[in-house]
Amino acid sequence: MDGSRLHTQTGWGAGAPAPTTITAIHLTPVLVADPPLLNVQGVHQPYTPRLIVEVTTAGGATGLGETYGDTKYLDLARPLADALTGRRVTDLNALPRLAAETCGDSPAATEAGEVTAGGLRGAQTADKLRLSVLSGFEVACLDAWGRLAGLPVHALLGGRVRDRVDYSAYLFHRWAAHPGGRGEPDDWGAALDPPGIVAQARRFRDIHGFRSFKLKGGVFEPAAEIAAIRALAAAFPGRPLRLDPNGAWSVPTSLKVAHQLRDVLEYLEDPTSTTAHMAEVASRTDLPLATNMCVTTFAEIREAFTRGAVRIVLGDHHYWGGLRATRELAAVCRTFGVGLSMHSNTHLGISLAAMTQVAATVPGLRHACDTHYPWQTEDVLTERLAFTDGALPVSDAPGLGVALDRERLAALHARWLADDGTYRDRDDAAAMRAADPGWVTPRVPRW
Ligand code: GKR
Ligand code: MG
Repeated sequence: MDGSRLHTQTGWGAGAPAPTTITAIHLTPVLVADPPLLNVQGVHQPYTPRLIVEVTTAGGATGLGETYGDTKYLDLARPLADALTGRRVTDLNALPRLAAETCGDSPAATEAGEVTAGGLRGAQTADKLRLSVLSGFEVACLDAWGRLAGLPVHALLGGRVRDRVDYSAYLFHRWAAHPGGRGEPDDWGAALDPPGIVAQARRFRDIHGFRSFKLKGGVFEPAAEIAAIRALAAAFPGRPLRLDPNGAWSVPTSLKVAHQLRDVLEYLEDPTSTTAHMAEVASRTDLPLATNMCVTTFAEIREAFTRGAVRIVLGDHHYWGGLRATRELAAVCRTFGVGLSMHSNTHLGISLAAMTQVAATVPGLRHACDTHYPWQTEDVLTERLAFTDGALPVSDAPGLGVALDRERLAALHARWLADDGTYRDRDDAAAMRAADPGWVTPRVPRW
């Protein structure tokens, strides 16, 4: 994307367009401050790219969407914005075809099969890229449609079955600051051992009321991460706990950890990579396994479910292709008796509002959803979404129920414009090299 915001505008031919007709789409890439959170690949960059989508209709509504903002997503978003302009926000079933037509041959879309930093969410393929882009537009269309109709997005999805959605505290081993004074400072301090993780969890509980806790693993030797979970179990007896090393362990290591933590974990998330390895672990432990890595598309469901590889899928409307696809995933999971939760990656309030709207419509959501949101101190909304007792109330306001703060959006976009390219594509291994020049993305299984 060359420079500033992309603005696609339709002409006003003969006859007035329907209020739902899309007259303009703005795409605004932003860089959002992100703390030095550690994972198996490295560390979060000081700034993470996101894309804000604004869809404006002839009826005067503007709908908001948010998705990944790395260059390869931006490259696909631009032609899709062009193709959508002039269509109706209600025409959502046309989105996959339009996306396939407009994104199909682009260089970004043909990088199929390659495992990149996105390896934290399984192999990255052209289909997944396309769906992640499409989801930002789907959410923006639903938001605009809801605003026009005076209905919340959940009503467009069939209505809510709950009035609050539970979220889990997302705990990370982390440094006090990014190397070399980069990024925005915060007062969380370092968390590199079990007492540090427990202190972080207490602070999350005190501020947001979270009742369940997920620890990002794959950073230290499994024994250290087992000790961190044990410390959490002692500090928060009976609370749901999860550990997620993003596929960093071998099958024997996964089984050892499962054995040692089976009395305290709600589930173990992606202990090992590949469906075959997950199935092997699952066949030898009664601890439930969850995934956002081996089941990330509809095509991956059959093998994983028939082999009993996972008992919980963490959906993510970004990479499943939107809110309606998330409901389809939920239906398949229900059919197979597989639980559903929600995965998250660094995101802003638009995505959190979208997650909450769709989660509100899914029956039998028994696991608190993940969210990175509390780590993001910046947002593009006029008001931050606030957790009470670890949950978000489900908004009944039209659309997503959130409003864009143009000054904030402009400030985060200005940061993106000013960036020399260092942070426009998330690369946790590259960020790690700022502290450890010899760092290469570890091969998994690492332990
Ligand atoms: O933000 O470091 C991170 C996470 O590791 C994220 O990238 C994962 O996609 O949170 C995610 C997960 O549950 O695997
Ligand atoms: Mg995960």
